[in-house]
Amino acid sequence: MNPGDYDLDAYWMPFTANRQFKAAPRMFVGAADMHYLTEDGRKVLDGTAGLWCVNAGHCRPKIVEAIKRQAETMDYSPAFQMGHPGAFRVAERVAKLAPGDLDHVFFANSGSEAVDSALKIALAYHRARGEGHRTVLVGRERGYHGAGFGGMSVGGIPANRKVFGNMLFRVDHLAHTHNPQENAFSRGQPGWGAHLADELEQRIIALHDASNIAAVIVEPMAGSTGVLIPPKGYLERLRAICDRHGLLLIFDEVITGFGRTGPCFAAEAVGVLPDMITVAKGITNGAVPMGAVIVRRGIYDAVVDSAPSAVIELFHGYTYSGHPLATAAAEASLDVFEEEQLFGRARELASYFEDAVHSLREMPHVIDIRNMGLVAGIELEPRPGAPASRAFQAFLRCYEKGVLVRTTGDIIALSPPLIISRQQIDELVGTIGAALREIGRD
Ligand code: PXG
Repeated sequence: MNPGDYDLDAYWMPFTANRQFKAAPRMFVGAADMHYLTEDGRKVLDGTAGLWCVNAGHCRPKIVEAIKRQAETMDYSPAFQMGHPGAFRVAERVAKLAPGDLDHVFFANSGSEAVDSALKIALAYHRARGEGHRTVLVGRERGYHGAGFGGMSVGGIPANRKVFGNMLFRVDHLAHTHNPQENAFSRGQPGWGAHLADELEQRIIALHDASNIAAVIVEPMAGSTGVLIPPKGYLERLRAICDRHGLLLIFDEVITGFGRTGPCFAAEAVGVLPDMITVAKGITNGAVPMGAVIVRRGIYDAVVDSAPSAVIELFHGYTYSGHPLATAAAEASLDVFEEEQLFGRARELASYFEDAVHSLREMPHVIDIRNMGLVAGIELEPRPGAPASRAFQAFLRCYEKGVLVRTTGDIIALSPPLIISRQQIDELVGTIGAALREIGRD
């Protein structure tokens, strides 16, 4: 492809400043392992695993081959009332990886669909048990659960909710857990903040009554909003309150799933067993869209056993649930994670990564740094009257210098592929430092 042999106008880009992008496009045309290749022939170190999804690095031959082979063998198989072996194999493997009795898997095609599926399963579960009055869904401020109406309604990022977010469900939101006075510059899980979980009982259950509440959904580590790490003891307390009142607890692990925080799931990192886990992104290493909900056996049993046999038990699904190309990519990705022990690698690298990112503490404008596993957030002081502009400028400087980072508001988020080397961690952090020094003058 030659630069300039296509027009930029027709494509309405998602979550993008379209006019700004189209005035100065940033185009990737290739990728391998830790790097992207730009249209103008530059190599860019991937500090974000694409969008938090390419956990094993780019264009891994085993995954590429599996997708090719599947495309030649069987392109599509009907998802309803028919099956193909790959979908059953991936479900079995994911169920084995998941903690506790989370051993049934429902497939979707994205994180947003996984979240909407989980919310619907929560409603279906309560109804199947004769508690159809449980319909309130509880999310958290600053949470991100995708762009569908369900996920957006329980989500808590104001810009996403402003136009569409308050129309559907009966929802409520917990306070988020970040407080710069109390837990800035924490390494790993901060010590302050477990008490914030009590709001679930003291305000939300007191207000709505437990008998009307179906589920609580949180990201164990909130990614999109700028990396908010769960305070020690916080998720344990949420779990205990949910247990006391019969509420389902859903962990949205679309970002944290498949090794990002060290173990396969953040649920294991914090030692809390939720009732459902939503995943996407890393399950196929980002190579083919796929999402999934992993549910505890009792939830599957309650819904399935409530219907007469030969009747569809859950009226929900997608044309592409368990798509053969996605299941082929997932099987190969799980092979690569296992063969290369990538989750263990993430655990081993975490303290080096932590020291490296915290070395940016004295850089201009840095007001907080936080990390867990191979994720970090570096928060900058916003420019008065121009929020997000400083971090976006840092993003552009890094890109010019050959490093891809992700920014949200005035927070730089790092989530490199788990194959990153120590040298590449130094390059990533060194480049951010250089960018911050440059924009420090502005
Ligand atoms: N839940 C969580 C926790 C997510 O992070 C979704 C659901 C929705 O997934 P889909 O596949 O529908 O996009 C997400 C997505 C970013 C960024 O840079 C984060 C996401 C997507 C794109 C960018 O913070 N998370």
